[in-house]
Amino acid sequence: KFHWFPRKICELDKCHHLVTKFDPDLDLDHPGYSDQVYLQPVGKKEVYSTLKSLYPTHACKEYLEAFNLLEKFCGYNENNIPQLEEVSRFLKERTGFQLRPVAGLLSARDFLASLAFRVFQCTQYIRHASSPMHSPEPDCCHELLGHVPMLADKTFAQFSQDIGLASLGATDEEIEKLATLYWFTVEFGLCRQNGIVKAYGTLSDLFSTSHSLSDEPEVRDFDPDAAAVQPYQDQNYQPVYFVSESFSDAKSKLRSYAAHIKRPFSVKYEPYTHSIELL
Ligand code: H2B
Ligand code: FE
Repeated sequence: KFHWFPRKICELDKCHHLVTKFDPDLDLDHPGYSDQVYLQPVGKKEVYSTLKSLYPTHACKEYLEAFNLLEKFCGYNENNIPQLEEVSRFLKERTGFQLRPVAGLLSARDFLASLAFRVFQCTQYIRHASSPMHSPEPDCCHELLGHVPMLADKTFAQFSQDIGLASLGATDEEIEKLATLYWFTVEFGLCRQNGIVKAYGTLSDLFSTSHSLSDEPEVRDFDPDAAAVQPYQDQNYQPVYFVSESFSDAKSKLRSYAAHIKRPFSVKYEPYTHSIELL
């Protein structure tokens, strides 16, 4: 017997389990701690322009290409928070990914299951004003600046869906490993381009991006078996990062990793009906 998982895209309605990992009322380090109202407006202009100034030197070329298009066609600019619907339409045309609003940090199982359907669950609230360059939990800056540009890349989109497909019906231990793999790739991944290391994760966080490309952390070649069990920091800088040679390389390594996950069935995504076929 295996864990329930969605077989049809409409069943993602049941993948809504939120986890409270960062509670501004209880966590002294949370930027919202002791803020009674949590209603000060964050300087969104500052967030946007500071992060944007980092991209030409720090972001990989796939990111930069999509970011330019998002500025041209989707209302990405320093005075505006783009509409989820508009960004979703853009992604659907590029890679078939769509965005769906969610109220907060989802359980890894539910979050990964939605990726299997090329659905990315997106928060819509914005980070606390006292910490404009970093947010402990995902916020709309994290989704729109950190993830959306990469989801516009075909190979990266396939990589993301593959992690999702590998998670369906998996045991809790396998989910934990896949979530860690997700952490060291989609959230904090680096890649080598023309001999230079660039970031494809971390791009919604000024400090993480600069740290990831500095001399401080250890940088290892991407290996899913190692990345899946590497301890990580969700409150501080990562001591270790993984660098991929390319997204197709990362994708094929992930596929062979996933092939070793034991399940009593294998899955295939049926794009015409947005459903999962069991084989
Ligand atoms: N939930 C939300 N809302 N956004 C995310 O980016 C996210 C999540 N990431 N839940 C997940 C967890 C990720 O850290 C892995 C799969 O655990
Ligand atoms: Fe994220």
